[in-house]
Amino acid sequence: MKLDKATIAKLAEHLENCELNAQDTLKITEEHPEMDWDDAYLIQEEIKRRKIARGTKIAGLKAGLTSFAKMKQMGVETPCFGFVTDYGCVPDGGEVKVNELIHPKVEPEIVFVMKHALKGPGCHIGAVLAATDFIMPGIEVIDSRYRDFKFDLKSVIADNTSASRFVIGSQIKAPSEVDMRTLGVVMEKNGEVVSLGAGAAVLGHPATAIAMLANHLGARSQEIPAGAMILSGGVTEAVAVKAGDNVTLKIQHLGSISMRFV
Ligand code: OOG
Ligand code: MG
Repeated sequence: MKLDKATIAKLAEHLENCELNAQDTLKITEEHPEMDWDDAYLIQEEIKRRKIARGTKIAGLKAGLTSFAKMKQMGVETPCFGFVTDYGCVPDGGEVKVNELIHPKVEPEIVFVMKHALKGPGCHIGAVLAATDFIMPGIEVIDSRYRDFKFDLKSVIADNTSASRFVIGSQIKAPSEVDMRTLGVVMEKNGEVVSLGAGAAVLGHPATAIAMLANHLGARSQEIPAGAMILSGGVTEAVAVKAGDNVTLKIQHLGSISMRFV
């Protein structure tokens, strides 16, 4: 830890205000180049604490930058972890107001719901599959609070990994019913295919992202609780959206979900 408590609290307040007021900011490592990984996650934790104190419920967890396409797009080489909120949850077919956001992008995700708790270290894909209740399709709306979506890994972790909104589908499959590596993923914007891929784009197998999250939390004496919902990370590059856009995601065996931007 390189930053003091007051600085962590100040940065968390600043980043959360940027989110709530849809205002962008310079990445925080410009002013605090000394900040380390613990500081980055402590700022994120403080944002979570602020939200919970105000009555927000944590709807789930997320892994980000878990596919090569995403790492390349954002210029980073390691996954990151964050959380999603109750007010970020949009019903299937529902609307997202773009004036509440800065510069939203959408990405297709495979979403896990856990039957059992998972605690690292030593968590692997086998443990994840054994602990998973089912998977579902999800569209995540990310909205970095950093100007022009330009950041480094520490800055984006502090900014709760750009978490903003999400839609999840209701068609579910048990992990034993599908090969998640070969699940085809097709995302359309206004009827046109804008990105496509397969589950294996996420770290070879999306369950690897969940194992990494369990190990990350384990190193902090935390765990993935039973019943947790987890976004395993964008399968393809994220795609920018604006008012008037309609986004549909089809995932093989998991049906189709959509959202509109107004
Ligand atoms: C960081 C968040 C990435 C994902 O699924 O890769 C993320 C970003 O790209 O802004 O949620
Ligand atoms: Mg994501």
